[in-house]
Amino acid sequence: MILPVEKSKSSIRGAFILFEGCDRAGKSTQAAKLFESLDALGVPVKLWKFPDRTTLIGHMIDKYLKSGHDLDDRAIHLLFSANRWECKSVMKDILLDGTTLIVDRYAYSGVAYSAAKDLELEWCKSPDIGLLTPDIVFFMDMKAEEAAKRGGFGEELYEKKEFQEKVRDVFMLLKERTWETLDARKSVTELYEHIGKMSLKIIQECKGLPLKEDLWKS
Ligand code: DGP
Repeated sequence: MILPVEKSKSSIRGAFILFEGCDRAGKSTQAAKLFESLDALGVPVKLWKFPDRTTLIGHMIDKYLKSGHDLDDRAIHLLFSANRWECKSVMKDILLDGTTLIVDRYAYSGVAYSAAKDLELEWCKSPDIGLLTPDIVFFMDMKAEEAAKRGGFGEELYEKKEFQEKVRDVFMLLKERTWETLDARKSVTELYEHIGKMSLKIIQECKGLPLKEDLWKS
C-alpha cells in the first residue's frame, strides 16, 4: 500500500529580494529581468508586486490611485499596509518552500509615500512592524526630474516632481544594512549585471538562514 506523503517543507529557504525606489525608476523592468534570468537558470522563483491590485483591498487602492479619490491620508496608508499583511502568509509559505521571491515595492514605499505627505515617520512605520524582512533591497535611485522625462510619468496620483523628490528624501532616511543603492540612470544591461550577480550571491547565503519576520522590530 502506498501511503500518502505529506508535502515536506524544504529546509532550504528562498531569498526575499526587494526592489524599491520612486516612480519610473525602472524597478519593474529589473524585477522582471531578474525573474526571467533566475527562471531560465532553473532557480525556483516567483515575482510579486505591491500594491497587489488583485485583492479586494488592492482594488480599493487601485481606484484611489487612478481617480485621486478623496481619502484620508492615514486611512489610505493603513490600506496599503493591510494589502501587505494579507499577503504575508502566502509569501512566507513560498519562501519556506525554497522559492525565491522577487518583490516590486513593499513597506519602504509605504512609509516613503505617506511620510512625504508629512505624516510622522514613526507612525508610518508602525503598521508594518513584524512583516517579513527582505534579505536584500535594490534601491533604484534617481532624481525626480530625470524620472519625469521617462514615458508614462504623471499618469497616476503621486507622479508629481515635487512630491517624488520628497519621497526620495524619505527613502534615504530608511536605508539599512541590506540596501544596495543603484544609479537608476544607468542602462538596463549595466544595472542588471550587478543585480544578477548580487542576487545569486544572496540566494546562496540565505539557504541555511532562518526567515526573518522582524521588520522594524527594535
Ligand atoms: P506602482 O504600481 O509601483 O507604480 O505604484 C503605484 C503608486 O502607489 C506609486 O505612485 C507608488 C505608490 N505606492 C506604492 N506603495 C505604496 C504604499 O505602500 N503607500 C503609499 N501611500 N503609496 C504607495
